[in-house]
Amino acid sequence: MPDAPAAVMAGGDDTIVALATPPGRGAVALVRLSGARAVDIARALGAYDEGQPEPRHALRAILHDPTTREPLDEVLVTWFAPPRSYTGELTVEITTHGGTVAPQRVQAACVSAGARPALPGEFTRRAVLNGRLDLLQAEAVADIIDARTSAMQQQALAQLDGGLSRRLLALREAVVHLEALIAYDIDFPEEDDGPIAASRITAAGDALVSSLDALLRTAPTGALVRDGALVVLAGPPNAGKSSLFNALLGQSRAIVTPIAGTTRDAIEALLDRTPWPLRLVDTAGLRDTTDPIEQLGIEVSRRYLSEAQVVLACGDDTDSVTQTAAALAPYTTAPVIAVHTKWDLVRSETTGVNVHRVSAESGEGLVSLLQAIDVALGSSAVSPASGDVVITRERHRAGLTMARDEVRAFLDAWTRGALPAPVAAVHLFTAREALSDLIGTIDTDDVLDRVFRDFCIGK
Ligand SMILES: Nc1nc2c(ncn2[C@@H]2O[C@H](COP(=O)(O)OP(=O)(O)O)[C@@H](O)[C@H]2O)c(=O)[nH]1
Ligand SMILES: [Mg+2]
Repeated sequence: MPDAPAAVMAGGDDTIVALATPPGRGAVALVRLSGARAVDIARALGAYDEGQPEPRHALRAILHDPTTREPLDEVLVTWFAPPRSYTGELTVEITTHGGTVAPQRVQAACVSAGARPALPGEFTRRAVLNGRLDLLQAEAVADIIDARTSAMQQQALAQLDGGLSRRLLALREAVVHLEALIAYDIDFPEEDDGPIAASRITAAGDALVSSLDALLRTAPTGALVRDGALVVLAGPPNAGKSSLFNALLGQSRAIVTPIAGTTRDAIEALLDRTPWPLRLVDTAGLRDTTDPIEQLGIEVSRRYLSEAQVVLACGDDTDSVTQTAAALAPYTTAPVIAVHTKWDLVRSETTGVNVHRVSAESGEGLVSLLQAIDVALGSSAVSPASGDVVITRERHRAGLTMARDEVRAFLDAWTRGALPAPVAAVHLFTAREALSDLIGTIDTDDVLDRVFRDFCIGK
């Protein structure tokens, strides 16, 4: 029977337990223990009554309550030796039957045997503290769990694989390189040109600023992939907006009736597609109304319009499409796509130029409308090719912006000779710290707290 290795790193003998799967009806559930006493606790529940297998080998066992000896559940138990576990600590995973009772009883028994219920995100926090994941990868874990579309999940998976981490490490390396160049100058201040040509330092600084800018420019792409692009359907009542919304979603979500003013509030739904997931919003018609409830809906529409990334100006005849597109223009800065709805009812083949003809009834024009939306979005963000590194969070944008501005401030002071080299170099130090913060190589509790605030328990 192999011995469980001694307690590792953070946590000491504070062993945590949590239900890693959502409570509810299901075939199986996972109770996870992490910390030095994980195996002892599993043993107290009878997991190893018939011997302890090699790490990473699942063993069937009947667990019982450590005090009452009552049977708890028939389970599979697997232990992981540090550092080869998710948290980097000694870990035990107990696969119980699903539902609400069996996993809860097993978890409660672990607590009576000495485990402490885990805080939200505590497993991943330990993984970061033990160097199993960096902060960007920890964020990626949260993003995979929270993903609502495959584009979001794919992007998070690339981040978990370390794509963004490697890019940021390379940028930090470039800052260190620049600091090294300056160090020569600090050591030989009397020499006019120093051993390193000033132009070489300027060139390296400029290249660094461009690389930081290039990564910052991926922010709109990351945001679109993460949240979906806001596409607002607008136009007069009865224009066919709700029908188009449903047809684009491929399911009946909005209430469709022949009575004008039915959609009084805005309805939002996420359309899972590539390159951009779309947040479709069906709004109330934008006519002037005295009905106070409808009026509220119209105000909601205006708010959505001001935030939209694409607006579909819907109308069911040529004049109405043109008028709608013109009427919407003051409320939005987004591209407005003119959409002639109910095309199946149209007898004549004429409509305005650049007007998309669609029929919610027959499905005609829906695919080309979606393509037009992609083209419109392509003007505000670069579509992500697989393997592209993008930034997805405000934290990333803020850190990179700070690094970029500090390198710029350094270059400015350096080229103007405004500050002594050692003082100018402080900007580079701050830039390097900003990048370190992003990756999470310096583990200030403050940064950790911000990242793990939104985690769920058991992760
Ligand atoms: N023939 C036909 N009728 C449509 C089409 N789209 C909507 N309608 C009808 O037009 C009316 C108003 O549609 P609705 O989607 O509720 O319009 P909204 O007020 O703009 O949301 C309803 O009677 C729909 O059945 C379409 O593509 N073809
Ligand atoms: Mg409607």
